[in-house]
Amino acid sequence: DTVSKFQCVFVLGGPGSGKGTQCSRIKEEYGYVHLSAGDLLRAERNSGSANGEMISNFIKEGKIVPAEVTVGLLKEAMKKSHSRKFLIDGFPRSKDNLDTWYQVMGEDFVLQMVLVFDCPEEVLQERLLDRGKTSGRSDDNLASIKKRFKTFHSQSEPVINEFKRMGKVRIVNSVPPPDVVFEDVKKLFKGACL
Ligand code: UP5
Ligand code: MG
Repeated sequence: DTVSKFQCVFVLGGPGSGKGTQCSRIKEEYGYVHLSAGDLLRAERNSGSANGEMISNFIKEGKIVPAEVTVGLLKEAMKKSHSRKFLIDGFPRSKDNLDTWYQVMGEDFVLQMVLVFDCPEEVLQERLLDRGKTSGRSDDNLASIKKRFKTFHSQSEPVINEFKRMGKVRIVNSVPPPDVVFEDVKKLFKGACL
């Protein structure tokens, strides 16, 4: 039965498109557990794990960490949370990510929708450079940002297109201020009767 399954919303969009910002709000309003794949990877990197250096290099280069690592972290966090409702932020960002997710999760999850934040690259770049002044993120510099954009176009957009064909995608314009974006997001969560 679907009730016992993990109810998942994948939250995607370019680097800096507001995934984290909006997930915090959705979490407050609708009681989801927010799991950012990037945050989980950064925590794993900082934990001194054997994968730490590899993860660190991939992030700085804007490359996608091998799927087994990310899916493993996500699954572990899901089990630990004792919740059934998850916002999966920043994942899956490649076909390989998605294939591995299906392999590991099998029939244990229901994909409610794929929320995609849309914002032009010039705006994203400005936001990320601005955040870079204080974020301490190793990838919030112009060289890494350009690599992240490239990876997004070549590897993540094809996955979004696949979800589009499945009828799962809901696109939200994330150019306006966060409050305005969240008004549009709320319409989707209300409409979905989640
Ligand atoms: N901001 C947000 N919304 C705004 C708005 N409406 N108006 C004005 N400003 C707005 O926002 C970014 C910045 O913009 C912030 O300063 C915010 O205040 C402002 P944020 O909400 O943080 O956007 P988000 O989309 O979460 O940006 P983030 O940088 O986290 O996106 P990425 O997709 O680049 O980063 P992520 O952490 O997901 O991944 C980082 C790296 O980890 C990847 O490049 C990759 O190397 C690795 N990774 C994997 O390998 N596999 C994975 O599955 C996930 C990550
Ligand atoms: Mg984020």
